[in-house]
Parts: sequence; C-alpha cells; structure tokens
Amino acid sequence: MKLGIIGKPQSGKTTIFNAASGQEEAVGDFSQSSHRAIIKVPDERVDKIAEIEQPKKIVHAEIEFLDAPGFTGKGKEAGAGEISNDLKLMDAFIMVIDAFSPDADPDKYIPALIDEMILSDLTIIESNIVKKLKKMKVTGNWEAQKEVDLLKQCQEWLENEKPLIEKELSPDDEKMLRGYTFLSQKPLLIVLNISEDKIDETDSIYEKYAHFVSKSKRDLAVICGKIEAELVSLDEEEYKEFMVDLGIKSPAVEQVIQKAYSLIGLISFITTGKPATQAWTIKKGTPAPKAAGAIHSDIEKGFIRAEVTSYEDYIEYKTPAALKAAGKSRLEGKDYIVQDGDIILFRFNV
Ligand SMILES: Nc1nc2c(ncn2[C@@H]2O[C@H](COP(=O)(O)OP(=O)(O)OP(=O)(O)O)[C@@H](O)[C@H]2O)c(=O)[nH]1
Ligand SMILES: [Mg+2]
Repeated sequence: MKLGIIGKPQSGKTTIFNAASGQEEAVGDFSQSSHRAIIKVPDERVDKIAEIEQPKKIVHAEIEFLDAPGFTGKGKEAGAGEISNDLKLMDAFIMVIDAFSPDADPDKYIPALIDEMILSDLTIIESNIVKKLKKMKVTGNWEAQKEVDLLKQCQEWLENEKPLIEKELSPDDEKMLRGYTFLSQKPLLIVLNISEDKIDETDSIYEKYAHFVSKSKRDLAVICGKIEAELVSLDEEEYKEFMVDLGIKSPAVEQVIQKAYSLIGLISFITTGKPATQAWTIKKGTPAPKAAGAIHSDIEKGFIRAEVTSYEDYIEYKTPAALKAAGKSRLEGKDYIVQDGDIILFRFNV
C-alpha cells in the first residue's frame, strides 16, 4: 500500500510523516522537500502465529509513505499546480491540515485543498477531450467517442465541485479512467494536526469536523504530530507510558494505518510454515486464486485449492494435526472469498 502525504506548506506534513514512519526528517525549514519511507505494518496476529510456528523469518506487510509537497492551500485561486507524478501513483492520500497555529482554519483549508485536486483533474480532462476530438477528426476513427463522453460526464461532475470518488462508475468506466490517475478519485484520510495543549480535546475536535467523513471515501484522524514525532524514538514500553501520561488513546501510526486500510478496502491473509510466517495484503472481496497471485503468479495459474484456518482456531489448536482432527481446517475452491486474518496453505500445480 502506498500513502501520499499532501497539504499546504508548513501544515506539518513532514512532522506527520515522521510520526507515522518513525523517521527523523528535519521539520520547519520551509524546504518543501520530499521524503519516502517504507514501514512494517504492525500485526499482532503475525507475531502470535510466529510464536507458535517458530519460523526462520517473520515478514510483515509493508506501507510506503511519500511526503511530497505540491499543494498551496489557495484552492481555486491557485490554478492547477505541478503535482508530482509519484503522488498520482498512491493508493490514498493523507491530507495534513494545520489545526495548531494561530491562523489554523480547517473549515476553510480542507475544501480549498479538495478544490485544488478537482482543478488538477479538470485540467487533465479538458486537454484530453481536446486531444481526443482532434485525433478522431484526423483519423476518422471514432472509437474513442465513448471515452470522450465519459470524460465529459466527469468534467460536469467536477465543475459542480464534487470529487470523482463520489461519482458512481461502472466497472467499464473505472477501467477507462484508470490510466488518468485522477487525484480526486483517491480515498482521503484527513489528519488534523492539533497543538500539544489540545490533546484532551481530541474527541470533541473529531466531532466538530466529522461532517467531512464519508464512508469508504473520506476519513478523519486527530493527531498531535509534534508530540507523536518525538515519541516514535522511544522503545515500546516508554512509548506506552508516555501515551497514558499524555492522554493519547491510539498512536498516530496505528490510526493512520488502520484508517487507510479500511478506506482502501484492504485486508490481510497469512501464510505460515518453517521458512516464514508472512502477511499479505489484498483487497476485500478477493477470491482465493487471485489472493494466491499476491504470493506468486504461478500459484494463481496452477491453483487447485486453499486449505484455510481461521486465526482464532490456529491459536487454539496450534498444530496442523490438531486442527485437522478438530475439523478446523477447511478445503476451499476457486470461488472462496478470502477473509481478513485467514491462514492459508495453497495447493497448486505448475
Ligand atoms: N505547535 C505545533 N507545531 C507544529 C506541529 N506540527 C508541526 N509544527 C510546526 O510547524 C512547522 C512546519 O512543520 P513541517 O512538518 O516541516 O511542515 P511541512 O508541511 O512539512 O512544511 P513544508 O514541507 O515546508 O511545506 C514546524 O516548525 C513544526 O515544528 C504541532 O503539532 N504543534
Ligand atoms: Mg515538509
């Protein structure tokens, strides 16, 4: 999973990046520089299974964070700025909003930043409609008309100041639009970066801005980036102690990962054996063969069946023999939809 951090200059993007990734990049230097980090997704299930299995290797799922400036916070007045290509490849955005400084104004800046995304998408659509029409006239090949019609629908939608993620699209439409990597089509996690003295108001601040939340499209997290960026250098025990002292309920990194997973609709399944206990990330609703493809395309191609155990049963029965004896290991075919936390052994032919 790839998460791109966006927001206006000096909103605390790099601070939140540090808090979420455990990095220690310089903040407050107005440098607008980019940073990248890959972090392990904490997953207690993987650790517990590994305790039983004692594998040679433990492999957690990974998330890539990209801290990449490029927004101004000026909304429509800004015009469509240069947005880095790397950001277009992200699965979702973390939008950092200044809620700590004297001129903080989330109600103004959240819509302004969404407007900037809409504007960037509109610019791309307009130039593509022109290009496609020209080409069709020259070549006499009108195949692209369908795509032009769809782009025009999207254009109208965006002109009404609505992000594309809210537009209903058929699977065919989705496919046609995929290559454009529109910014307003990505799920958005808004992070309100609050000041140190507001930590005990976290819940009421969330409520105040809850109107920005939209199920499986947009979510909100309230985080004090400055404190959490300092906490990440501590070991786990100290971290927990400080969290309790400071009144932080769930660490930034956990909130960001958990909310991003659910926004994008991701789940994990686990494979385990002596060589490795490993977590794999897939989209919710993925059938067994496609899930196997996350491991290797050969396993997908040669898929025979999946031997599936639930996490709870695995922890209770511990050995393959005990699981089998209790009838807790199921054989599933190609139509089985993989569930979060499934422990799977794939049988396949090459
Ligand atoms: N008081 C307070 N200050 C913060 C907080 N988060 C960030 N800051 C300060 O805001 C300034 C900007 O933080 P950065 O994380 O560098 O912001 P940025 O968005 O990455 O900035 P650019 O990359 O230059 O656009 C720094 O001086 C931070 O110390 C916070 O939660 N509380
Ligand atoms: Mg920065």
